[in-house]
Amino acid sequence: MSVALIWAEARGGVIGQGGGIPWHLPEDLAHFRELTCGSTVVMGRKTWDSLPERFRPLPGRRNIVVTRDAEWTAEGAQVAHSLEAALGTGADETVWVIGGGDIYRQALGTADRIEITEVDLDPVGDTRAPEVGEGWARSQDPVDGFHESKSGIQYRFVTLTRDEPAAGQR
Ligand code: VY7
Repeated sequence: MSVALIWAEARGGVIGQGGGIPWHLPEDLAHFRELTCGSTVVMGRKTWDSLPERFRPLPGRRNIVVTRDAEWTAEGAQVAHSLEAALGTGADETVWVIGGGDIYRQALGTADRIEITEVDLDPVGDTRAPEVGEGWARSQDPVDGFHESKSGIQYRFVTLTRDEPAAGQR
């Protein structure tokens, strides 16, 4: 099994504000959908709550929600009471960890791939991406500069893959 993290971050690492994402970038949603469709997605309960109701569960994907709350249930969500339990239910191919900040921090050590959409904005935020640290090979699309969204926002897609196998996969 491969554990992949996917997020979109602005300058300064901002990924969220007030329970949502502080920009609207349709090309990022298309990229997110393209990469995650057909797979298992793992998210924290706050990220589940943040999804627009008509996208809950995310269609075409197995949705696993991590919460410590023993009572929590939602239609279309499979509940896990730890990240470890959530990843244990994956078994095959790639499991996508889709947020948010707390869950990314917990998952980083077992991730072998990270897909980051870098958004060239400087919004106010209350949630940040984790520091990924050393030991990752980086490639980006486009190689130089940014794409420009139909919304006018500049962005690029960055792929990080581990130089070294993740802890627990050695
Ligand atoms: C944001 C939405 C926000 C507002 C309206 C619709 C990257 C993202 C995430 C998680 C974006 C969001 C949506 C419409 C399409 C839906 C998903 C929800 C689908 C992430 N790069 N971008 N995210 N969506 N982890 N990484 O939650 O979503 O995929 O079918």
